[in-house]
Amino acid sequence: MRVSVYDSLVHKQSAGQKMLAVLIDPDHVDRLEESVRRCNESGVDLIFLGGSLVSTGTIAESIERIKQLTDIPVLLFPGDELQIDGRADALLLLSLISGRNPELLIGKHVVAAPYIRKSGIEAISTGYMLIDGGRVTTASYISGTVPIPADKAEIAMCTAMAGEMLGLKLIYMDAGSGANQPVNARTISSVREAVRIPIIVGGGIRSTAQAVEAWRAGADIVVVGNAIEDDNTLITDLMNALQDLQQL
Ligand code: 1GP
Repeated sequence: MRVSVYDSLVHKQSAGQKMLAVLIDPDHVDRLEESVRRCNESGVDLIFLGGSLVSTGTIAESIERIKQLTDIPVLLFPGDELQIDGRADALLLLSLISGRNPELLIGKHVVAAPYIRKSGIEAISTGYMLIDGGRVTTASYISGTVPIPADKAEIAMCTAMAGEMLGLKLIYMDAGSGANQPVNARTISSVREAVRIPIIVGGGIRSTAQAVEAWRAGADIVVVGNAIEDDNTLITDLMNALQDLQQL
């Protein structure tokens, strides 16, 4: 029987294995081939696909290209319901629990639910938390929500706890694409102590040191997007750093 993407994540988490996800922007289809090849060579765990705004590319074309190049699971990280495509391996069904925009907490999910069911895609309910990263990001602007202040670890902790109690299966803490500062270690470790479900951390991570800090603080999956688009050799460096970390 095929193991679900979520079960494989939980399995790795319980074995103490940290993961790297590379975020591919559907607007940059031209650059994806080189990044995906590097993901293959270095053994990246997951590919995330999506964004707050897709203006020139398409999800369908991106999935098609990625699937031709790799067997790494592709998880949709959708900015809206238009980015759902059953050919991906799973969908991060995001509920923006850091915000108070009802459309992004439940409204859009109601509209998308029958379509998700029909597509047959594995939907993984995810508590999505925007954490202030020192600038207004596309995610906070488009969602019309205020991120959790970076120095209020207790708000992040209680929000994640509530998300887990509501039955969400993942927590994704995001400083937003291109954030000035990634989510800090104190916030990550407070959330880690409060929930058992896997934790994803992304936004503004540009170096192996920042990724290692996030893994050490308790992230199970670190996501890197922008920095890899600028220089995809970072994928290899991150995977080497991850292997070193696991051997400690
Ligand atoms: C954004 O977490 C992702 O939603 C990745 O952010 O592009 O800054 O790496 P970056």
